[in-house]
Amino acid sequence: MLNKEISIDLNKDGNPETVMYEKGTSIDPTIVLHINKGKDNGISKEYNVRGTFGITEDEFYKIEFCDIDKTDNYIEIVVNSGYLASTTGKSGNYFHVLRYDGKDLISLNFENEKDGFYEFDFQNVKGDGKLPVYAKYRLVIDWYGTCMYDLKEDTLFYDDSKFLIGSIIETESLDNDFAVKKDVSAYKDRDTSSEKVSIKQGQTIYVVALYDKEWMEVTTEDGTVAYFHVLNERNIESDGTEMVVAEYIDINPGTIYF
Ligand SMILES: [Ca+2]
Ligand SMILES: [Ca+2]
Repeated sequence: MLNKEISIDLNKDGNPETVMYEKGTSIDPTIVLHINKGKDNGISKEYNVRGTFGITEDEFYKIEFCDIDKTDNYIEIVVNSGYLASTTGKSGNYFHVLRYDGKDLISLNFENEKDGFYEFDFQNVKGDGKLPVYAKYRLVIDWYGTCMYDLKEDTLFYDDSKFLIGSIIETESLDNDFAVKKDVSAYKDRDTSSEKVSIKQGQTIYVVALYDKEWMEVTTEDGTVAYFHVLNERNIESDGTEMVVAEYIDINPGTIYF
């Protein structure tokens, strides 16, 4: 079944393309995208999907358009490629981000793409070359937040060294240890007026718990209990200054799989 035909100039050459899609016919779920169907320069491509658990078909088979960078000649096509649920916590939406160059459909690459968690925040695509992606990550508990992918040519980059967002830490045992990368100041209690606890670069801390996503309880190597004041998904406060968590705490890159 074909959906309604949409007319849009995908490569900004003044000639609108017709775009439509249909469910694939193969046993594995697929979605077929048609550009200029029935015309001499028509092209059709089939894209895989990864599963539909927990989502109805109508929600599942869809495409959207967005203009990630207003200074280039492309409108991107985003094909929802499925929702995959798993018991490992790696559930998420998946997408193909495509361009039409006048002849062919080209998939944009994701650098640092790992196991999903994508939910594109289309309303916040401003045309400034950035693609906001809503993501889930884990530090003791699940958190959610937006990370920005930078579009460069045909690749979307996400610099995960800057942000805690997108970092997944397996903390089932709640005894994860992290090296402190810079001197940082925590608190003796869950109270910003309580005594400060200085934690020096090179020390190891053990993350014990998060309280209301506002306080991260840790113990230091000598058994001292300390609390980091967590401001948001990315930042903690140290001596009254907002700090990017990942710059202060080595969050074990080996476990990052966003
Ligand atoms: Ca065109
Ligand atoms: Ca564009």
